[in-house]
Amino acid sequence: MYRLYGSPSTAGTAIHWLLLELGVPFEITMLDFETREQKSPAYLTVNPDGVVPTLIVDGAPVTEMAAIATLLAERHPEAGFAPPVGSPERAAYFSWSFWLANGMQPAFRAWFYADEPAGEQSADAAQACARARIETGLARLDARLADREFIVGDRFSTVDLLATILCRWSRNMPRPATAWPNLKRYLDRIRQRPALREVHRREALTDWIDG
Ligand SMILES: N[C@@H](CCC(=O)N[C@@H](CS)C(=O)NCC(=O)O)C(=O)O
Repeated sequence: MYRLYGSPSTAGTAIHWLLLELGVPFEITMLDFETREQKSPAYLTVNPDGVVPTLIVDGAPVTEMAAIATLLAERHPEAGFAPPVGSPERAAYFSWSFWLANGMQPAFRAWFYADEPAGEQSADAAQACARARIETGLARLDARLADREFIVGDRFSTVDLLATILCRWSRNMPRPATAWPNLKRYLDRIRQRPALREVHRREALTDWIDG
């Protein structure tokens, strides 16, 4: 049995969604960001960064959204959410996974926590830089999706799951992911997935899922 530490509408939502996609048993602890529960001494023992998600696997904490998603795909190969080891799609799977985690996700972090890169006095500049990086990245995803249904190979993988969650985070930005035509088509399809709709219901997220 897995235990997920999350919080609604966060990176934890990605793992919550994936657990529902996999149909595996899990328990969930929602941390209250209002009271900064994610920085409590007890939680810092499972996630020293004080962020979500953390997934308890066989009694030990696993951190980092993309790492957890990749691990779950590996532990449940029957779902087909990662190309098998040795398959030709494996290289693209790693490149896109790491790019989303190392390139795009930190840009979103800088957008939402704009004081982090260089202090409160530089927050506006940090946010402007983050916006430019995010929009460049969304354009790259849009180009990738011009003639394909999924980002890697011909089936849904954890790359699509991570990309969709990041696209969702752009929903209130000046130019959200849905402003790019190929991304919009792609997201409209992914947003029909029952598990994504179910995670919205469970986390009481009412915006974005219907366009
Ligand atoms: N690199 C981490 C980043 C996770 C992250 O930034 N989570 C945010 C929510 S989306 C969080 O927990 N924020 C609370 C905080 O920083 O105090 C991961 O991929 O898991």
